[in-house]
Amino acid sequence: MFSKAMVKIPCKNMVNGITTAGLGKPNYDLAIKQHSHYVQALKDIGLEVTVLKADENYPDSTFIEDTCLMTPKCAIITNPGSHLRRNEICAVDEAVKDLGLNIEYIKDPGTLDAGDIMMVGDHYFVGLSERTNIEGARQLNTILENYGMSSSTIELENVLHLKTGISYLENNNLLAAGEFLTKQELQTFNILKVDVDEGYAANSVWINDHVLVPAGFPKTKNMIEDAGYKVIELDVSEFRKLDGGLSCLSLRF
Ligand code: CIR
Repeated sequence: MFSKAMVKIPCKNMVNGITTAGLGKPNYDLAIKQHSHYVQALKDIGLEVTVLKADENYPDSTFIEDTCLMTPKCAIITNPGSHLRRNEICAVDEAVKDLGLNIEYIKDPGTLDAGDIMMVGDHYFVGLSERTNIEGARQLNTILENYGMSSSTIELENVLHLKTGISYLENNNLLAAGEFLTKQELQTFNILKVDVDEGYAANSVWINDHVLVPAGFPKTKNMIEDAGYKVIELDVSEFRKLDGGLSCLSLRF
């Protein structure tokens, strides 16, 4: 169960964020509105939300998930794989220090975006991607083992981040799309298969028996509801234009 979350307000400069989506530039005013609905949903679920202010120096900084991995025993500040995003960690580091948690760091030459990390109890699946390298995964494993946790890696083929294509919904239920449907390492999960035309919805977020699902993916929404979860639909169209999804917009802990 989570009791807290941290988010970062999108900056105006988000329109210049990194993207491969080919969906055009985000509309900033709409993004702000969507972000405030997202924050409200976290509060409605009962989380205490820390809101970091916008930073015009970092167009992608609203995707705060990539900068820090929260575990029940420590916070791990990452070393983002895109040099354009490297210094986003400073603001998060400061904010996490205020929470009084144990803090660990991923350091060069290791790189790691926490969008590549999926928590399953005490075990963490780590996607090896264009952003997360083997050295980053190795450092993470050492940190986790020091705190009595474990990790294993999964090679990514087509997606930006591990959680672009899979989301753990607890109770052994794994929402999965595309390349992840057939990965050997994931076959012990009860896989909820996301249809090809709804692949974006594979990035959904379990929070205390609720699941945040992006708006506009009815088959996935119904499947998650049929599995017994309370679904909250949120429109994140403007973040999708920057290859971002629901999980990227918060740290949950
Ligand atoms: C990036 O390319 O880094 C951002 N435009 C999107 C980051 C999305 N984050 C995530 O999937 N965890």
